[in-house]
Amino acid sequence: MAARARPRCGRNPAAGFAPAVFVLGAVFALCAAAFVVRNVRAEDRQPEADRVINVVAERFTFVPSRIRLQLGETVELRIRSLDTNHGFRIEKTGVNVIVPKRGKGDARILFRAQERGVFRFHCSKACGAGHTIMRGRIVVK
Ligand SMILES: [Cu+2]
Repeated sequence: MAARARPRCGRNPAAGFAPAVFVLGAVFALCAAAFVVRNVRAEDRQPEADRVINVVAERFTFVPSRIRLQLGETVELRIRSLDTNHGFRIEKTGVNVIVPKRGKGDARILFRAQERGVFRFHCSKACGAGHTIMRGRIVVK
């Protein structure tokens, strides 16, 4: 009598195991999603600045043009113009704002010094003959 390769009836012993794996996977995925959502919400909150740095834009210069920060520090840059509209773009970051013209307020940026290095900034709005030399740098140590 030849033996059959497959049982004629009865359950596959692995059949009861698969739903348990699926349920455990779903529970794990929900926990992971909750963790991510909580972290995103924490990131969305505006952290308080450790200090405020006032920057003045005028006649193709930013003063100060060199800003030194400590690693981990969070600063608020308040940039105001003493003449026309300017732009303020920090390279390697997503920061690019318009600095309103004199008497029309300021541009405020929260900058977190998360890595060491030099972050160059420049005027990003054509403002006159010296526009291309209107630049500076943030140095994080
Ligand atoms: Cu400019």
